[in-house]
Amino acid sequence: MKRALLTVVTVLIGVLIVAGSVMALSWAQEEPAFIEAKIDGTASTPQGDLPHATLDLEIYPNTSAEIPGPRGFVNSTIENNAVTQEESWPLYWPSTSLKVPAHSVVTIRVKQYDNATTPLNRFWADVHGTMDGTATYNGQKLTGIKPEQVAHTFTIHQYPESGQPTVFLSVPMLAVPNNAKNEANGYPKPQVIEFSFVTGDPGEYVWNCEDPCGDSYQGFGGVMQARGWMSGKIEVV
Ligand SMILES: [Cu+2]
Repeated sequence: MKRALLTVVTVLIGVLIVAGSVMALSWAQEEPAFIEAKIDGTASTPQGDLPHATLDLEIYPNTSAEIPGPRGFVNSTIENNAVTQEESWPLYWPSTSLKVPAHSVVTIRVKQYDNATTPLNRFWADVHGTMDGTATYNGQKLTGIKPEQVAHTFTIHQYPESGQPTVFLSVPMLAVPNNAKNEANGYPKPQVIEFSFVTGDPGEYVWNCEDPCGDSYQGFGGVMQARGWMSGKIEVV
C-alpha cells in the first residue's frame, strides 16, 4: 500500500514538472497581441482604386520604462540574468503581430531609433516588393540605402507549405548615426521610413529582420531567435 502511494506521488510530481516546463516555455514564446492597419481612404493602383490602410511601427535600440518590450521583464522569472540581456535587445514596437486588409494598399510608417549593423548581403540594403519598388526615407524616395546604413530590415515572406498567394517584401530600415544625441525620452531623433504594398487574398505570413542585429553565431542568435522582438506574424484578412 505504502509502495503504491509512493509510486502515485512520484508520477504526480513528474507530471507537474513536465506541465510546468511546457507552460513556462509557451509563456516565454507567447506572441504579442495583434495590431491592425486602419483603413483611411482609397489609393489608385495599376489594378484600379483600392482601399488604403496605414500601420505605424517603431524600432528601438533597447527597452526602457516607456517601451517595456513584448513581455516586459518576464524572462527574469525563468533565468535570472536574462533581465540585463533583454534590456539591450533592439525591438519592433508596439507589436510584431500585424493585421492588414486583403486587396488593399497598405502603408507602413516606421520611426527608427537604432544604430547600424551592416547586413551579410547587399540584397538586404535594397527595397524589394513595394508598390513602385521604392520606400521613402525622411521623405526622400529611394530604391535602397548603403549597406553600412542599415539598422534592421522588415521582410515579409510566405509559409512555403500553404497554397496562399506569394508575398515577398523587404525594406531596409535606415540607421540613426552613431554619434546622435539622445533626446528627453532617452532615444535619438528617429529616421522616418514609409513604404506601401498591395495585398492580395487573405493569408498568413511571417516577417522578420534579416540584418544580423542579434548576438551569438553570425549575429542571428539572442533577439533574432526570440519571438516578438525582430520577427512576427502578418495576417492578411
Ligand atoms: Cu534587426
